[in-house]
Amino acid sequence: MKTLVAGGAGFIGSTFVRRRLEAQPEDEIVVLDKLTYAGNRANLAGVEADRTSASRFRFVQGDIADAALVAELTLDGDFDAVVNFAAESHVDRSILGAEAFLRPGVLGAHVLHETTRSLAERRAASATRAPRFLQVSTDEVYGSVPTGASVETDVLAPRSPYSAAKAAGELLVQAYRTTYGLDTLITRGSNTYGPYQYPEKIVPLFVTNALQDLPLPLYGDGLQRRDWLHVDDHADAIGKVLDRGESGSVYNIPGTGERPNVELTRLILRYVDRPWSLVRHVEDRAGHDRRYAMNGARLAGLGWSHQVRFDEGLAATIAWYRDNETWWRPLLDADWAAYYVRQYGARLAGSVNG
Ligand code: NAD
Ligand code: TDX
Repeated sequence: MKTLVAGGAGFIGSTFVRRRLEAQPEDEIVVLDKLTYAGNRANLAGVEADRTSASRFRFVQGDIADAALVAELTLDGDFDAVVNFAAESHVDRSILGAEAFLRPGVLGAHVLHETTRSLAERRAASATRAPRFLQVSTDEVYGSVPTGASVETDVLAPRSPYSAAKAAGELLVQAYRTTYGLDTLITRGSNTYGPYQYPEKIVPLFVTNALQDLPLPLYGDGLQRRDWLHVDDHADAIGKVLDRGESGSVYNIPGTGERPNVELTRLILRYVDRPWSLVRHVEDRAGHDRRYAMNGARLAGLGWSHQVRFDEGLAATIAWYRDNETWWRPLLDADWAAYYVRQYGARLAGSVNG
C-alpha cells in the first residue's frame, strides 16, 4: 500500500508514519508537510535513519493548499490512500488568531479532496481500486459534553475557531463523498499525549515547565475534564480504520483516562517530583470546553482496543521528556518566547498560587 500522509512531521502524524512503516513491511509512505512551528523533521529522524524504513519513505516539504504541488506529487505517485493530519492544532492559538486555521482546515482539505478525486478517476480508467481518503478529526467537533459520551451520529457543535475549522474539514469530506462518491473515512480522536508533542499542549508544557522549575498555568478552576489517549493507540486506531473501516463512516477514538486537569497536574508533579507550589491558577481560556467524552463502540467493532494504560503511558511520556531534552530544548526559541508572553504574560502576572 502506498500512502500520502499530509502533516506527517507533526506529533500524531510522525507516530503514525513510524509505526506503520514498522508494522507493514511492504508499505510505502510519502509525507507532505509544510513544517510550520509545530512540524519537525527530527520527529522522522528515526524513520530516515532506519534502512528498511528509509527505503520506503519520502519527505516533501510543502503546503497542502498548494494545488500545483499536490497535483505534481500525485502524478508521480499512484497512491492507494491519502491520510490528512495537516492542521493548525492548538486551541489557544486559534483564539489569538483564527485565520491561520482556515488555510489547512478548509483550503488544504479541499485541495486534498480534489487530488483524491483525480486519483480515483485515473484509477477507474485502469480498473484499479479507488484510493481511500481518511480525514483525521477530533472530539472537539462535538463541543462541550457535560454528561454521557458522544456517538458518531451526534450533531457537530464546535465552539472554538480550531474546532470550527476541523468541523469544516469534516463537512467537505461528507460533501465529496455524496457528490463524487469518494471512498472516505473520518476519525475523531480524543486528547492525545506521548513523546514528540510540541510543548504548547498541557502535558508537554507542564512536564517541561516543571522540569525547569517554571510555573504551571492552570486555566480557571482546573476542573475541565479530558479523556487522555496515548499517541501510539491513536496512530494504531487510525491505521485500523484505514485498513478495515466501512467506507463513508466516522469513528470515535476515545482515551482511557478521563480526568480533571487539576488531577492530571497533580500526577505530573508527582512523577517529576516537584511541589504543588509551582501551580498558578490563571485566567480561563475563552469559551473553554468543560468536558469531552466519546463512545468507542463502533471502533471496537473493528476489533481494535487500547494497548496503553493511562498511568503507564503518562509515566513513560514524562520519562521520555526527561531523557530527551535535546529534542524539546531547541523548540523553546524566540518565536516560542513571543508566544509564551502573549498567551501567559498577563495571565501569570495576575495569577494566584494553586
Ligand atoms: P501538530 O500540530 O503536532 O502537527 C500538525 C502538522 O501539520 C505539522 O507537522 C505541521 O507542519 C503540518 N501542517 C500544518 N499546516 C500545514 C499545511 N498547510 N500543509 C502541510 N502541512 C501542514 O498536530 P497533532 O497534534 O499531531 O495533530 C494532528 C491532527 O490530529 C490534526 O489534524 C489535529 O486536529 C488532530 N487531532 C489532534 C489531537 C491532539 O490531542 N493532539 C486530538 C485529536 C485530533
Ligand atoms: O496552559 C494550559 N493550561 C491549561 O489549564 C494549557 C495549554 C491547557 N490547559 C487546559 C485546557 C484544556 O482544558 O488543559 C486542557 C487541555 O488543553 P490542550 O492541551 O490545549 O488541549 P485541548 O484544548 O483539550 O485540545 C487538544 O485535544 C483535542 C488538542 O490540542 C487538539 O488538537 C485536539 O483536537
